[in-house]
Amino acid sequence: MARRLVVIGAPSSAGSYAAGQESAPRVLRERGLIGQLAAAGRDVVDDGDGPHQVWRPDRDRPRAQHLGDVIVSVEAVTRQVGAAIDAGCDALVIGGNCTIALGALSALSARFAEPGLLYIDRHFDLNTPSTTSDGALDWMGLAHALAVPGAIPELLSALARIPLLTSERLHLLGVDPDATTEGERRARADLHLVWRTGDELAQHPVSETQRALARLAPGPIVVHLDVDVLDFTDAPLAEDTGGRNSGPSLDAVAEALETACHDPSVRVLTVGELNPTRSAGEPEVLDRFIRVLARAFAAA
Ligand SMILES: [Mn+2]
Repeated sequence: MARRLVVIGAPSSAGSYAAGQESAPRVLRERGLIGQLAAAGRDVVDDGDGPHQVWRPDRDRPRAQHLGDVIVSVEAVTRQVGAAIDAGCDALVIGGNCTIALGALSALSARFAEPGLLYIDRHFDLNTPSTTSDGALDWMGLAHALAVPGAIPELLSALARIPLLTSERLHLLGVDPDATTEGERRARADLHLVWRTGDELAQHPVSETQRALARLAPGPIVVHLDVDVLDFTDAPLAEDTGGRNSGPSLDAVAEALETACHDPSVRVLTVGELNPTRSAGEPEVLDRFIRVLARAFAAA
């Protein structure tokens, strides 16, 4: 029998490029997320939201904007996911930005020897304040999980271990190898990361996911989905609009998520960078996305 599923909101855009992602948990709930998960046969509990944080320019720390708020948000995710795991449940975390993956992985790392992370994202998120001038911490999450040189000590200290993750316990799907900074290309080579491109994920969503799960076995595993991996023309969900006419369709990602979430070693799915204003002209895509989540978590 499927474990109980705890839904957690992380309504923060503090680490983002602009406001918007903080409204994703509210909008998905309003469009029926909890009811559809229940209708798919899961025993669902809504654990509510962590701190509500709306991005604005951080002129005091422009290269690591809203570091303090990001840490508060990550720690809230860590607590809520930890409580769900302690209760024997699985968790679905709706962000927010991609730093939610740090919170989920930190919760598992405090409880298990070698949790793994399946990171489905168009980006490597291996930046530090010295490799990009953007100052958005959501493009720096894996750099902090892996504690690369230049990572911010305060953020590292908020995590269960330093490093939280080794290369052996990380598998990336859907990346665009060109959507990188020089610092990221250096880090991915130094760390010998295992990664597959968006084209590979689009063509073989099930087998690529199965390969990732086998590599990360026995888990437990956090699956992180940045919706920017999607072809924006097919599914305009992401803050980042750079994925027009490239990357997997929502149907392909649905197959990947279904494969992952039906594997008992997967305990947490985190969903980041969903900006509901992107789909204002075609809000039905939000309903398609909710159906994808419900299908992924459907009781077998
Ligand atoms: Mn991304």
